[in-house]
Amino acid sequence: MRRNRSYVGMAIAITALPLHADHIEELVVSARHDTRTIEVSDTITVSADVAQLLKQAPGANVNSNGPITGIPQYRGMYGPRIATSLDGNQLAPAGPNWMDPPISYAVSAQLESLEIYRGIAPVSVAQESIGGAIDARTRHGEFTGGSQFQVAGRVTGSAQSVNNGYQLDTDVYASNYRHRFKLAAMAQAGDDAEFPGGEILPSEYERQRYDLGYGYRAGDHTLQFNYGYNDTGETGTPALPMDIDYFEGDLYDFTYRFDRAGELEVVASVYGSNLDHGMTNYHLRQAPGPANWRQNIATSDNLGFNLHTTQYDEQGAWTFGFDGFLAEHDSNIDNPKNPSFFVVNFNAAEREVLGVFLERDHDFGERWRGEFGVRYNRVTADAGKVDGTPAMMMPPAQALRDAFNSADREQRDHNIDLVARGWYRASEHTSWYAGIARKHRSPSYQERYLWLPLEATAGLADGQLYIGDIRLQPEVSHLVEFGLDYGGDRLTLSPRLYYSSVDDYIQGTPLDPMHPATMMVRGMNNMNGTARPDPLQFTNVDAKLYGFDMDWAWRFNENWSLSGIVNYVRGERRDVEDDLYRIAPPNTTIRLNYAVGHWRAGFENVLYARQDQVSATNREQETAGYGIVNLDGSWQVTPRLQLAAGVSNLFDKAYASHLGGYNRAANPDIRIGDRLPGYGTSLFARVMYEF
Ligand SMILES: [Cu+2]
Repeated sequence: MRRNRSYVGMAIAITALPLHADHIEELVVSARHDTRTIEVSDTITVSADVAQLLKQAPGANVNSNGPITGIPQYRGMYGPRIATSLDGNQLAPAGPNWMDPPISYAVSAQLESLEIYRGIAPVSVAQESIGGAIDARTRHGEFTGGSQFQVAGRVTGSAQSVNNGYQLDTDVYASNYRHRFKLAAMAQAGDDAEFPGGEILPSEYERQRYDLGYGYRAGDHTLQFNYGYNDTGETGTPALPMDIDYFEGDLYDFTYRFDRAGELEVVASVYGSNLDHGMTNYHLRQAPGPANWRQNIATSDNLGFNLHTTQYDEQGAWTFGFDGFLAEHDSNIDNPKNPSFFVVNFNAAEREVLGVFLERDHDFGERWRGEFGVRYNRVTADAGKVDGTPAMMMPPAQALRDAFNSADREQRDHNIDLVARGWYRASEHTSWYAGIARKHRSPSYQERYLWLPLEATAGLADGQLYIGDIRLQPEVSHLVEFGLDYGGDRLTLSPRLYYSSVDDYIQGTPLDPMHPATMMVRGMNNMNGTARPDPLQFTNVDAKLYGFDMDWAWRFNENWSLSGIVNYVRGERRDVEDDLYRIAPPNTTIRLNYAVGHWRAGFENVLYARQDQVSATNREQETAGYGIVNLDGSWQVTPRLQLAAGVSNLFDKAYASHLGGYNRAANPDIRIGDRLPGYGTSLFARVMYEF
């Protein structure tokens, strides 16, 4: 049997049904039982940030620290708790504050799809997926039937008014039955964005990306090589203490695939990336006094492999595999105004995950289907010795350095994940689902090896100073979920209820006043006349996350349909009375779609409730609820040419997203420490031409 995740074949079109599926397809989000695939080329948004597309999937949201730094959130978990893969490969960001989250290396205009695993992710799709998994798939071109080379491609251009942003993308493919070549380039840039009441400073951005690909096919065998060069220029991250000066990176992968349809699939790949990053607190935002100028140079070197085999039989399939991923991080802070100042922030901080898994998909007769998986990961972490000017001048900083350097910094975790999921097809239209899992996440290098109180937290953007703890334990989630997929003639909906109890959840907690980190921060406050709150330390606590999400669609007739998403999530501590930090407020999106001939239009209302369940530990501020209205439309002029345009935030509503962070840069229009506002009204347009 061919492995087929959709099983009952209930593909749900969330928006209107396809009109001319032969060419630029019209499905925006196609839903299967356990994934949501966003057909990127068909969504009429022109955001520079791929992560923004995630909001179209139930349960998903985005923590935004700047215009191109969206960090995926899924059911209240975010950052390194979500596994992101780019064509099946991992990437560890160079930025210690995740200014370059893995998903930021996906190029929106070249994506074939953005797939979000719904709820519990299979053990085969990601090594560590305590909070879910996302897979971004890039177009590589198609092998053809003949020996004559055929050239195809796509040119996409878009622009938006809110920040005078634009994006240009060209991909060209040349292929025959044996070879395929790809050449692609993307450029995007924008100015500071407007909100009702001023500008967000700095929120400009600038990025280029170049890709090369080559594939070779012989019978059931395919070889594919891809290379990408990412060049991000000066880009604001107003929710963080510094802005991006640059990201320069090489990404490459080499994949062998054997695919005998319905019998055997083998995938063997080697991949890596070398990412360089610079950021400062003086080049894009108002600079502090010369003594406080800071520049941070950081690198990430990544290397990984996958060896996965799927064997099909009458009742299902066995998938077995090994995978490995090694990331090494360096980060150094200096002050160009004071050559003697330095901080070795992270020195060769390594994290290696070696995994082995076995997964079984099984059909029990006509109605029942099950998926069972077990995975073992060995996670090894280590870091070199550190130093810095503060440790030479302040006894508490010296104590922190010496304790770190004399500690046994090599740590090893042995994590066993288990997954069991089942589907019961009750009728032609209805299928029930239940899943149970145990998932681990070992601590990140920041959580273990941040030795000096700093804000290097993988983008938490809570404004708090943190130190790590080398001896942190892995987080363990015990998760159950339950749901229904209904696909009738007019109505489709797929609600899910979930509950996850997380032991050893890693969370910043207050330190003893006599701890050297606290003494250091208080000493700095005395010296500089500042009032930074006491630092937090990453600690294992207990937490629970639970909620409900659903997408739905109602088709009135040929032309009109309604669709929407409902999300509700709660995150709480179990060890003390407190809520978790930066959890998406309850929200819903309702969309009215109209389609006729080669025209279609959408009217969208996005509603967010207030978030008053905030983390006292993270000194988190509440946010008010809000609603915004968006309009969009498209015209398929010819089978090759599509024009699209729209307005987002039609009524120029002033609002602040709870996931948007606090302003950290001097700005006459927004106080430091206030929530960053959402963008004002934006007109946008897109031209897409295929050849
Ligand atoms: Cu950075």
